[in-house]
Amino acid sequence: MGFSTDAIHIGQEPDPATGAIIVPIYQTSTYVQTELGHHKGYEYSRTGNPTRAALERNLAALEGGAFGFAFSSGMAAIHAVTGLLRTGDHVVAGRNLYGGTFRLFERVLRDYGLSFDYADTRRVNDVDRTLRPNTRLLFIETPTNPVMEIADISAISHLAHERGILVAVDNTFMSPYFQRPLALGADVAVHSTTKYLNGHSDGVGGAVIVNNPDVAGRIRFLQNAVGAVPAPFECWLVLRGVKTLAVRMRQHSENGLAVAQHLERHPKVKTVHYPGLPSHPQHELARSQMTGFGGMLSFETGSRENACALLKSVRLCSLAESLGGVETLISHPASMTHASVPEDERDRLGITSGLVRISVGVEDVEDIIADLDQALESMPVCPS
Ligand code: P1T
Repeated sequence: MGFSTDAIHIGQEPDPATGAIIVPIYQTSTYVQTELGHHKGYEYSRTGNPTRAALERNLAALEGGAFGFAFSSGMAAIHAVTGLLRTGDHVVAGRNLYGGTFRLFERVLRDYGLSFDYADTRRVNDVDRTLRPNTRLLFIETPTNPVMEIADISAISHLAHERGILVAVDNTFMSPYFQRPLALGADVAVHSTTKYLNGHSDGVGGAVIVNNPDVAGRIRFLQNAVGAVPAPFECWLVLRGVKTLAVRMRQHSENGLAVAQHLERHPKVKTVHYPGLPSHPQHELARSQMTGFGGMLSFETGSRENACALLKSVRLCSLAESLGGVETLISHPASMTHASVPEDERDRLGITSGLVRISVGVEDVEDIIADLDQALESMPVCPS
């Protein structure tokens, strides 16, 4: 079956008890057993819940994986992936990651005896050079948040697998509609379902999808043992969201490209980071591993003063963290999503004080462009 058919139907069969077309919200903490050890597959809702199980089956299918696990946030999902490691293990991560992921690695997991090094994941050689004998995990985002660098998932997976290293890809920006890391050779796909999978900015959640039964067994154990599970209602919201994932992603991508092209031509804009633009240095790689380019882009206004003026003047676009909802969000990575990354490191990555990020929504694109145009007018200084 096709992607949309799977999104609408897998895990979302009519309720066998009532025929309800929508998966019920099983708002229960526990399940009655008829006698000791006899139950209907569910014992306690941290361990398993039918609404969550429906979502997990659905997300596994969309990512082309055998096992899916839902978590209470994207961060909880990423934390579970690092639970595959032990004290003394080394992780190579992409140098540009969501700020919260960097913070988890640097300010939580280092204290537990894991070590981290950061590689330029645009370059397989750089990843290779960063590996150590005790490297156990390669963790990458592609495209990266917020400068939209692309990593070659298949080449990096090949390199890692020669050394027995696990590859995890944060697929939040593309969603499985545009990019399937497992099919490209990665071992783990991880998501903040808060974003495109939910799609409506009304929930927080995460997911991990894998193929290997041993890895799945450990993630299942951690999900229950640590307990960062989503509530049934949160799962239901994502099940509702994924049904329209394909149509939303197509529109996000169409609008994203139109906004990127417009900004690229605008005299007050210096650089636009969007993998769908032929000017993106990795456009060809993006085309080869993604089937669309999505709705995320960032651009350089030249200074903090310019960024502030722009962000103060938008009317339709909302100044807010997060992304992937139907409404257009605009943000300032240096002071918002990536504030936990040290300033010199941010500057090195291009997360300057003039960088503005847009999660292009599915409103009429001419309205988004008109709003950006009027806001760009307010910028006091032209970038040099
Ligand atoms: O917010 P949460 O559901 O815990 O997901 C964290 C996360 C993980 N991975 C990526 C690529 C992300 O972008 C995020 C969260 N990002 C934002 C809130 C943001 O505005 O970029």
